Amino acid sequence: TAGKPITCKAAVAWSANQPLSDETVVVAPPKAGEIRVKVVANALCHTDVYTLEGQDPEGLFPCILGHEAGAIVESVGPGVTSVSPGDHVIPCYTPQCNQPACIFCASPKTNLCPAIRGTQGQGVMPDGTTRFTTVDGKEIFHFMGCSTFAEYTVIAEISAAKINRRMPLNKACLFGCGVSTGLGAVWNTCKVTAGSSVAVFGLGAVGLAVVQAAKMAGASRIIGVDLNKDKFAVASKLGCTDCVCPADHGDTPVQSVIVNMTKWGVDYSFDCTGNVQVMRAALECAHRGWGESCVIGVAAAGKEIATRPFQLVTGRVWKGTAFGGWKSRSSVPRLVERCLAGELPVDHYVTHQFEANGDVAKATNEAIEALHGGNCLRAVVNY
Ligand code: NAD
Ligand code: AHE
Ligand code: ZN
Repeated sequence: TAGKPITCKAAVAWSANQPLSDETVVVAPPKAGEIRVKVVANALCHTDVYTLEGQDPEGLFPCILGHEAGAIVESVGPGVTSVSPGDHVIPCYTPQCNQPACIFCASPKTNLCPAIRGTQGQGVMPDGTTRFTTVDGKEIFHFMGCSTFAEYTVIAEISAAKINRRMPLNKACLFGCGVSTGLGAVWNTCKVTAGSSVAVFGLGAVGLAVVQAAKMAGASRIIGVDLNKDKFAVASKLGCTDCVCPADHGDTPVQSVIVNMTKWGVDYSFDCTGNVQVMRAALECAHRGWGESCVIGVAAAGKEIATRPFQLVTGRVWKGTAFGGWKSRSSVPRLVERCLAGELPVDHYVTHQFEANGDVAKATNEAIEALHGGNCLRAVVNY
């Protein structure tokens, strides 16, 4: 099949707020600097749902969503040297070009390589065109440079993290987004130190990965906050010392509840909800003088955050993270090695598994339903 189009199944989002549609698509061969991969497993992240619901200002339709997957290289385009057919890869929506002239890849301060971000945000490959068409020739947009709701997809070589093939891909997919992001927000973006106090708002897979990482960093107090109390059991197992449900405190703002619990607030707080009011609460419960609050959640188009400048004047820092600050191609393989070594258990994030059996759309729609159910962390679809 190398060099030839591949006809396969995909779950296509024709428009916002419509169920994904089972389509037969034609996936063009990879061009220079691109690879074509066979998707083996895909986990649903809230960001896929947020875009399907039309909340992503960059969301273009029709598109193939999906950005948390495990895949095997089928063929590579001209000039590709870092991976070969048969290699196991995790598609990364934050690429790592490693070009000497790339000031972002060269900086230890960030993972935000901009090399293909412009075209990626327009739903096309770096040359400005798509590799997906329906069998009757309709063009379909890419998504986050991944588009893994398809049996085959084409991604840029710089967006592929090559991992140890001993790692089952229906687990490795978790490192493609949510789990890596939560871990990295703690270890890279905030560099939480032992003995710190931490508050985590939103106990989905991302928030729980923050809890797990904070525990591993030796945090002395980890306060989990969620409206859904069903999340508290797993949160406590992963390291939460306290769990708070804002609804239990009447009209006392949750940031006041947390300040009252900790005297001056927490050393680090994390928003993992995407709700801009929660982002404010997370900032305002951070410690006077040195508290750091990290935005992980993705807010809907047009939403903005607000707080009194006094909150910053009195020592709080508001920051954010993309993919946990991980330089993707160098870091994801290491995270997988740590998982294989038993240092980073992630099995608890997979709460649902679905078999596509040739109908990617049906299984993915079921996974989306599960995600809305409230007791789902990561639903994995096996292709
Ligand atoms: P999720 O929907 O599985 O979990 C969100 C959790 O927040 C749920 O448990 C929900 O009950 C809780 N919640 C919602 N509103 C709340 C409120 N007002 N107060 C308290 N709790 C509330 O989502 P996820 O997959 O864990 O992702 C979390 C967020 O992180 C999403 O916004 C997602 O888009 C974003 N995200 C960002 C990055 C990044 O790189 N920055 C990466 C992955 C996910
Ligand atoms: N298109 C959205 C961007 C939303 C956003 O912030 N995305 C995160 C990843 S969420 C993964 O589940 C991110 O890493 N953004 C960095 C980037 O370069 O987009 C919008 O709001 O415009
Ligand atoms: Zn995601």
